[in-house]
Amino acid sequence: MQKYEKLEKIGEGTYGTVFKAKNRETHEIVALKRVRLDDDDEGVPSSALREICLLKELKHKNIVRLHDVLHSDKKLTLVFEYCDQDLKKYFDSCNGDLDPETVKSFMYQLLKGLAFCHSRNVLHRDLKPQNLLINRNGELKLADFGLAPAFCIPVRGFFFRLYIIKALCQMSFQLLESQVVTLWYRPPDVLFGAKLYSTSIDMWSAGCIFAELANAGRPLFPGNDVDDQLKRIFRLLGTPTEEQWQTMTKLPDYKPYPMYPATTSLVNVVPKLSSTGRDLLQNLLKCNPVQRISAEEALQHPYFADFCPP
Ligand code: Z3R
Repeated sequence: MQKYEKLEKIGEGTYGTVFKAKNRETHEIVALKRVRLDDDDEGVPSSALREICLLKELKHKNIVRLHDVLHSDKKLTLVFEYCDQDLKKYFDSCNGDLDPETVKSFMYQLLKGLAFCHSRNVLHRDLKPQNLLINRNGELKLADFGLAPAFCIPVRGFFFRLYIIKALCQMSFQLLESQVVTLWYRPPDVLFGAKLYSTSIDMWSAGCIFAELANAGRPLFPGNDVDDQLKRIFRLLGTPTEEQWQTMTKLPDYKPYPMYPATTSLVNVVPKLSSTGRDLLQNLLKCNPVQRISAEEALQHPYFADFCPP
């Protein structure tokens, strides 16, 4: 840890405590995330450490780079690339005005990062504006991978999988105790208690973030609890019928909701979004997870036809 000089705290909450720090030798600015493990635990199993290190191999320009994992005295410090701000702070600074090109560019980069992770069976599971970092070149990067209780990485065997899930659960306990976990970006299948996650969980969150970008920071479904969250979703998209989503009623926490009709057009919901943008949004916000568009498919959507990646 002597290697880094801690500067100011840059975040607390979902991602635990994150500090801005400077490498004393190279003067490189980094983000340090401290993870404290339970006192009664012997520390991080070495196999888990190896698996966390696999995250270091998740190298993509739209994923915040994990430079290093430092392990000492039951403490784990993750050393990340530094970015100037998160999307939440960016929204606060844009005063309700975000131009359509920036919306498209951020959405494209979010989908690029997701397509890369999903192709390697890595799910994010907790996408939200605070977990999307923006640097001064307008690059967007996904942050906070692997710190959610369950994540899916290709592992070599059953025992390895158990170790990593155990270690990561311990890490995320600290996060969950200290703050309220937002439901705003959670898909209806997860709100109804689905336990088997797939890449579709991130695609719903991407849809909610897309609408929020289009409305310059106004969240689409700001629910107060699970019931309110589901009502907000069904009031806009229509309560799914048995025909549209056959397995919905089999989910562990399923309960019936009034049969709200779908809002015919999203034009009043995202007034500044083009018609192709609204079509993409509609395909991301499918209540039935199997009908949700994938990140790869979304990148091929006509909404991006006129977009030139830098
Ligand atoms: C890695 C993991 C989480 C975070 C990282 C890097 N950087 C973060 S959070 C951050 C947050 C801000 S600036 C950098 S903020 O000032 O906009 N909250």
